[in-house]
Amino acid sequence: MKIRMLALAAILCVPALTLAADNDAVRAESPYARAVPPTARNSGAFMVLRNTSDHPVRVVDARSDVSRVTELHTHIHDKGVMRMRRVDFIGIPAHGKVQFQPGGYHVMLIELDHPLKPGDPVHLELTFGDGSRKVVELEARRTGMGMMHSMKQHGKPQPTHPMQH
Ligand SMILES: [Cu+2]
Repeated sequence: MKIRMLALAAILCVPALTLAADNDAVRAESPYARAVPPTARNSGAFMVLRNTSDHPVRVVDARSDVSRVTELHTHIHDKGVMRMRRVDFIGIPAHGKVQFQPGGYHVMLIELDHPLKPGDPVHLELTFGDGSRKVVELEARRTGMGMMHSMKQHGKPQPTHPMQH
């Protein structure tokens, strides 16, 4: 019985794995990338990702056309110091949202091809756990308050990770 159910599950999973479909259930709201000075090698991309579906979704990968490496990052507090850390995925609960923001989850743009000036376009592609994708077009924006914003959040409890259970 158990084996039969597993076989059935495997068959049902095939269409989802073979289709690299657009993920229409996830919406990217207010996306932007951080404009940086010419000397900066790295930047970040921020947005709110809203999951309109009945099941949780994981963002598992990101690519961009402006950086050599693009990673999913979070910030952690390590002995009073804020550090960035790469994460394997970022979960969005069913009918929920996740905020990518300075001091929290973000898409890290590493080794920029060119300095990101305000108004520069950034083409971002997100991949989800089921293999589906979402293209997000952003613009670079000056975010002078970025670091202050993240400092203000220091000490507040981190939002619970929706997929850590
Ligand atoms: Cu980072």
